[in-house]
Amino acid sequence: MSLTLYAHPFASYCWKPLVALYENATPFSYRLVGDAAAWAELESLWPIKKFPLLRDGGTTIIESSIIVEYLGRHHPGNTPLLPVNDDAALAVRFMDRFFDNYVSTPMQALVSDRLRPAGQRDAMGVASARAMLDVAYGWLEARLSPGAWACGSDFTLADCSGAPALFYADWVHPLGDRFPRVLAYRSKVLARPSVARVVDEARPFRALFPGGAPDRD
Ligand SMILES: N[C@@H](CCC(=O)N[C@@H](CS)C(=O)NCC(=O)O)C(=O)O
Repeated sequence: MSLTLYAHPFASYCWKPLVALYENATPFSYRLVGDAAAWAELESLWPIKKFPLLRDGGTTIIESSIIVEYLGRHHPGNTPLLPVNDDAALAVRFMDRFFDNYVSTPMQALVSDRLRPAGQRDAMGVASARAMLDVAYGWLEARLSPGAWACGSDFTLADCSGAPALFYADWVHPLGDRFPRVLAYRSKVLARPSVARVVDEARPFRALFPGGAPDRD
């Protein structure tokens, strides 16, 4: 078995497979996508040039959620991240899509806007991303059960997605005191050892966060 993950410790979508790998103590090599050579390698494998990307021997697996499912099928460990029951698995995939599409996507829009030169900021895009986050936070507030993971009593793929989504979303659009269940869930998921590990590995890169990272977490 020879697994290589193309990733960067500060990149939110990379946290999803990293958490899955750490949950199951799955051995892998970390190919940090930082220098030109690593970017060129990534591009040769996936011209879209987005990561994470997993190589398993000669096989390439792309997209964070697909990588987590692939790991579960081909390199299973003690923590299955997708339920065996088909309907329960659908619920987990749904929450994974929710976190990616309605938390991570607007979060990334806010981060990207901070990277734009002054005068080229997208005020409408920012307002729409903030509105989407408010709706998503509100929906999640009603959906989460106190003390539970995103989909109940088991830690799943949905939590691998929820952790980075809410970690960074709260930095750019704070939950404040309007969404106490979401805030409690964020704390719970960040305290999970596999997640705490990715948070710690990303710590040295916080100075890169556009506009400055808040002094917490
Ligand atoms: N849908 C993709 C999203 C991947 C993605 O947006 N990755 C970001 C890092 S978090 C990236 O590759 N950024 C590099 C770039 O856009 O140049 C997934 O789930 O893997």
